[in-house]
Amino acid sequence: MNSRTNWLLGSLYLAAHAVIASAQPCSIEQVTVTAGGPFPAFANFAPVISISGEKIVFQSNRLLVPVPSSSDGDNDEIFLFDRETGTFMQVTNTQGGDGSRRSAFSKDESRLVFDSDRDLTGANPDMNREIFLFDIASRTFTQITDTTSALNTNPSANINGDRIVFASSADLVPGGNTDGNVEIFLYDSSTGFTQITHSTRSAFQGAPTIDSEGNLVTFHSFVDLVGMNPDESREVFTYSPESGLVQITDSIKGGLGSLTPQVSVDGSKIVLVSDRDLVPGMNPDNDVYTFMYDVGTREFVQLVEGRDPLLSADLRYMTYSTSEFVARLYLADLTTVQVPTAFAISTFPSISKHGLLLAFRDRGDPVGLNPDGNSEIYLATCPDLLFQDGFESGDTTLWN
Ligand SMILES: [Ca+2]
Ligand SMILES: [Ca+2]
Ligand SMILES: [Ca+2]
Ligand SMILES: [Ca+2]
Repeated sequence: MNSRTNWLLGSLYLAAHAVIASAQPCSIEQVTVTAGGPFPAFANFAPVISISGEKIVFQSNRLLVPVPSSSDGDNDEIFLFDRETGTFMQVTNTQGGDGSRRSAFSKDESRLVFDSDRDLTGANPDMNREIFLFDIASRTFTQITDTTSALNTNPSANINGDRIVFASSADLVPGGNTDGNVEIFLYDSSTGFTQITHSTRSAFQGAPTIDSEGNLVTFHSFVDLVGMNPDESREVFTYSPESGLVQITDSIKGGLGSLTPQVSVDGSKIVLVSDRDLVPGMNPDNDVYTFMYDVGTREFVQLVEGRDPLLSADLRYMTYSTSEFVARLYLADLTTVQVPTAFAISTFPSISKHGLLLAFRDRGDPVGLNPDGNSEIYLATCPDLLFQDGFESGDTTLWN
């Protein structure tokens, strides 16, 4: 590389950083505007933005839609926000219990999956927590699990909701989970339930996600599922009907371990959090880093210090949070060497296909509409960093 090339690259790099420094911050809009609540930290919670960015689903115990006949404003209900019309649809409308929680879109945005301890179809009179599917166009519910006094939770759906992965303490494949601890299950509308994990201890296995094709599942577990985890550290696994279970992290027990894996929509990448040294020698101090795993090459890249990583569907951006003093949300461009942009104070952001629309919850008052400091839902619209001021980098370097 000659000196002119070096100078040019240096200029581009500096230009990129200058652009970031002067870039417009993401503009933030408060989606819910509510008061207080019995549990203000969870008043409006767990927002997920659809891949197109057109809709946001979340749970709320506030009165967002005037349905006074049966809304107690107390338990959690599922709400759908339409960004174009600026209106809310109240998906569930129930009384009592904890309500409906942890909603997610099918990747085509036609359906929602969530868990609920209410009797939404008449098939859950015992009101334990079951998995439900909601068709947005027809406004109809399908109860996916039908169990007695078991926990069914944390659903994630493929393209149209005909494959759903979730965690459950039920014996859904008769005889497979008679000890009733939490296992990972895959539901297929044509073949029924597959029990992915088989364990006997009451260790937590959770956070399953599934790709759009419905072929790749990832989750974390403390269990020695494939004979590679005798120290029972928290590791990340994948499952596919073709390859079965694969343990993708293999670390010495300690700290947090490896957790909260998120498979990309196309199933090619997994981002996760770990304080282990997954790229040998790169994390000797056991700091909490985000990592990206390539499903094809089975290699990890260590990204940035942070938590809650989530990839945009086009694999261009990753959003994540940090929590030194306050949790900050960041949007990072994975295709360039640009420094991440901090845009809000929160955790667990959700990201659209192109990475420029993000949904998150915040107990602060970023736009002056939340003086009571309960948890509200926000939408951030972020500038496309790559194309600002003509800067266009072919550098595919990731941070390390
Ligand atoms: Ca408020
Ligand atoms: Ca209610
Ligand atoms: Ca039931
Ligand atoms: Ca079991």
